Parts: sequence; structure tokens; C-alpha cells
Amino acid sequence: MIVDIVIPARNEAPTVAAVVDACLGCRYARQVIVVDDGSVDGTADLALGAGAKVVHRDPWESGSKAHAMEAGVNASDAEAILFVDGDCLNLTAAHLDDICRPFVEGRAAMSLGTFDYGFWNWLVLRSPPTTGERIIPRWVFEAVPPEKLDGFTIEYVINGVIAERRLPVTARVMRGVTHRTKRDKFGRLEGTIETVRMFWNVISVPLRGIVRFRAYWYYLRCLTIEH
Ligand SMILES: Nc1nc2c(ncn2[C@@H]2O[C@H](COP(=O)(O)OP(=O)(O)OP(=O)(O)O)[C@@H](O)[C@H]2O)c(=O)[nH]1
Ligand SMILES: [Mg+2]
Repeated sequence: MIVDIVIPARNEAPTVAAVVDACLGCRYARQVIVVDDGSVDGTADLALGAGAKVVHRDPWESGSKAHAMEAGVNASDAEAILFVDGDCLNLTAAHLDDICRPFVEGRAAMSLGTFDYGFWNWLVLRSPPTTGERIIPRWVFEAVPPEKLDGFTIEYVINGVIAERRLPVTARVMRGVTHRTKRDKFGRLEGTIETVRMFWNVISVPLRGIVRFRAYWYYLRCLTIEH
């Protein structure tokens, strides 16, 4: 089974090199592809220097994280893609190995790692997953219709593709891993506005008919939480 890692990254200079380094250490990964569009902080050079293959999207093309993910998938011919966000903190190769293992061993069609929220992990692990750290077969990404490629909801759409087919999922906490939040990146005001906008997009997914409510029920029935 050939696995490539795709990292969508826009202006992630403080973290991208360490994330690439962790990815290069993942024992299941063949290559690490960073998709950069519109970064103005040297993200692409840092990724290249750390050993990633860098794919550029035209920054003037409209698009989002989901389109960056698509460009990464298009740049790969692997049967499976491990997506990793470029803004993770404290991520190691061992975390990524743990995510890949159930997938590679055939126990899961999608395997997820969630950030470490301490006390709240029990709840996060049972919520509709928003995490960017996940491995899926490439056909799952290719099953997403173009009109559903949207940065704030792509994770839910992928959940929907998996859940509607009742495919097995594993999830585990990536101990010690967090990320730079929107407030870290944009400051308090703009960061809060961005976060509220993102939450609205996410909550409105079933209301807008992008994914059916019942898909969450199917998801929970097919979910195994690993420790
Ligand atoms: N290439 C590219 N990467 C993007 C784009 N939008 C987001 N990303 C990357 O996708 C990853 C996740 O995006 P974030 O903005 O952190 O989204 P999030 O983690 O869901 O949201 P927060 O919880 O607010 O951090 C990061 O590595 C971003 O740099 C984009 O338009 N193009
Ligand atoms: Mg983030």
C-alpha cells in the first residue's frame, strides 16, 4: 500500500518545517507533498528545505484548504493519502505511525488523530471529526463532488462519504499535539471573527444539506476509539 502525505499550508512559516520533519519520519509514507498557495512568509522555501516536495497553486485562483488538498492528491498517484495540517505543534512521526497503522492493517477505511484537549478528549473523540490529520483511500477524496470542495467543511464531507457507506473508522488522541489557532495567527479580533465564521460553517453543514444528520449516527456505529 503506497501512502503519500499531503500538507496544505498557507503562511505556516513558524511550524511547517517541523511538521514536514515529522512526516518524513512516518514509516508508512512514501513522499511528503506541501501545497502552498499565496504564502508570503517563506512557507514554500522552508518546506523545501525541510525535504518536502512543494506544489504551488496560483494564489489568484479562488480556492481554499480543500482545493489545496485536491492539488496535493492530483500531484500524487498513491492509493492512500495521509492529510496533515501545516500548523500542528509537537507533532512527531510516532503520532503519524499510530494514525496510519489501523488503516494499513485493514482495520479502518479512515483513521484519525485528534488534538490533545486533555479533559475534553472523550467528547472530541465522539464528535463529528473536524481534524485535518487523517488517512483515507484516494477514492474517498475523489468521491467528493467539486461543488463540495470547501475549506471549512471538507472534513465533514469526507466523513459523509465514509459514513454513508458504513465504513470502519478508528480515532485516537495525538498526545501532546495542538496547533496554532486562528487567534495566534491573526490576532484577537480577526482571529475571533474567523473562528466564529468557521464554527457557523461547520454547524450549518447538516442544515444546508451538505451531509445528512443520520450520517453522524452511521459514523458512531462504525467508530473504534484506540488508546
Ligand atoms: N495551501 C493552502 N493551505 C490552506 C488554505 N487554507 C488553510 N490552509 C492550511 O490548512 C491547514 C489547516 O487550516 P487552518 O486555517 O489552521 O484551519 P483549522 O485548523 O481548521 O482552523 P483553526 O482551528 O482556526 O486553526 C493549515 O496548514 C493551513 O495553512 C489555503 O487556502 N491554501
Ligand atoms: Mg489549524
